[in-house]
Amino acid sequence: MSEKGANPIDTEPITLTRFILAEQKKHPSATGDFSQLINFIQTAVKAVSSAVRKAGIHKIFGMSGTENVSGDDQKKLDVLANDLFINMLKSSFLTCLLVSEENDHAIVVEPEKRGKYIVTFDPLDGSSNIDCLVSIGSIFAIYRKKDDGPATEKDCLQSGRELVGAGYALYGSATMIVLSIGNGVNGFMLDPSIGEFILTEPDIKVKPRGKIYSINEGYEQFWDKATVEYVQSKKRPKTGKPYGARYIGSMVADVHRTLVYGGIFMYPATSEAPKGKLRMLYESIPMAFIVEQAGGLAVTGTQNILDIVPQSIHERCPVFMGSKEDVQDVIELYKKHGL
Ligand code: P6P
Repeated sequence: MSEKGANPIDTEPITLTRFILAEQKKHPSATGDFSQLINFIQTAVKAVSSAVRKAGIHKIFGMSGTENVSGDDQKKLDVLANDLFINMLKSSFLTCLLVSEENDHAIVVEPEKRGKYIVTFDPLDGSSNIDCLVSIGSIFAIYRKKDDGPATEKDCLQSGRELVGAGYALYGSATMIVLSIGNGVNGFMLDPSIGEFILTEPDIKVKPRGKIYSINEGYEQFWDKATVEYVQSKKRPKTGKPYGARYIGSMVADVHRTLVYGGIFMYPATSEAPKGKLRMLYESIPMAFIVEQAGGLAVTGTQNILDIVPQSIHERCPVFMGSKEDVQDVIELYKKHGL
C-alpha cells in the first residue's frame, strides 16, 4: 500500500515498447522487425531529448561554441541529432536507405547492415529556435523498399499512401512521441525517471473544426489570392467571432497544437517560393499522415498531400493541414480562384 499522498508508481505502464509489441501480436505474420525499428527510433529520440535539455547548460559552463571543457568538438545540436538518428538506424540492421534533412543525398546503408525499411527524417526541426528555448522536434517516416534490388534514391520517392508508419518527437515542456502505424494516432510522454515513453494520449482525434489559424503573416504580400482571402475570413469573419492566431515557427509544435486544440496550420506557396518551404519526405508527408490518421485533412491547396509522389528527395510542397472543415474551406477558395 503506498503512503498517503506519495506518488504511487504505476505498476502497469503502457510503454511505447509494450504498445508496439501488442500491435505486432495482432499480425501473426509480423517478424518483429518493425517493432525493433520503432525501438531504435525511440532510443535516438531519448538521446536527442537529453542533448536538447543540456544545450543551455553548455553555455553556462563555457561549453558553448565548438569545444567543450574537455576540448572535444562541441557539435551543433542539429548535427548531433542527425548523427544519432543515422547511427541508431544503421545499427538496427533494419534499414537500407535513409533520407535526412541534413544530408544532400540519400544515405545507402552498407550491405552487411541492410534491412527492408527506408526511413526519412528531419532530426531536429525548428533548430533555429534552440537558442530562445522554443519547442523543437524530430519528424520521421517509415517506408518499405519495394524490391530486393540495389538501394537507390528512387526507392525513397513513394507517396504517403505507401507509408508503414510516421511520427514526431516534440521537445517542449516535456518530451513526447506522437506515432501512427496506420490505425489511429497515439501520444507517448517520456518519463525521465524510468527512461520510458508512456502512453498518455491514446487515440488522438483532431476536432472537425477549430478556432485557431497558424501562418507566418510576415509573408502576406507574397501569398496567392486564396490564402489572402482565407486568412482575412478568419480575422474578419462575416459572422461569428474571429479565430485566434498562433504561430510558433516550429512545425512540430504548430502541428501538435493543431492536433490537440484543432484549427489549421499553413505554410502556403508564395511568389518567392512557389512550392512553399516545407519538405515532403520528412515534414509534409509524415505530418499529413498523422493528421489524416487523427481524422483531419492535409492538402497543398489543390491536392491531398498523401497522394503526391515526390520527384526528388528534398522536394517541397505547400501545406494546409488540421481540422477537416477548416482545410475544406481552403480547398473551396482555391477552386473559387481557379488555382
Ligand atoms: P518560417 C523551421 O525552420 C521550419 O522548417 C518549420 O519547422 C517551420 O514550420 C518553418 O520552418 C518556419 O518557417 O519561414 O515561418 O520561419
